[in-house]
Amino acid sequence: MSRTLTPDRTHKTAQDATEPQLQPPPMYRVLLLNDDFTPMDFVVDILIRHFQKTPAEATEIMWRVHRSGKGLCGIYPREIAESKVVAVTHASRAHGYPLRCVMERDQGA
Ligand code: TYC
Repeated sequence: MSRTLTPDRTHKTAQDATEPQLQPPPMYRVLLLNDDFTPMDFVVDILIRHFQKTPAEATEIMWRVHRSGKGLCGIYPREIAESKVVAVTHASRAHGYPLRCVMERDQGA
């Protein structure tokens, strides 16, 4: 048996009962919404650049958004999701397109 200074976490102590349990950070779904004006190629490029999708994945997501109205780009901790929304919105407006990128709390599996 190894000797270690780390407490054996298999045995609960009285202190453990009063400590708050650590939770994984809340995660956020980043979505693209459809519109009638943003070019398909631009949406595919956004998905490749900002969400690290392959061209095939990006094309599949773009068609899903086009056909169903919205599509999932990725699931991230809050600050990363926020920065994706800002970056995509900024890039879209800089090109004069109305593409909308939004985030929503992920309810988990
Ligand atoms: N509907 C757009 C078109 O026909 C393409 C498009 C796809 C726009 C996905 C936005 O999130 C979007 N040019």
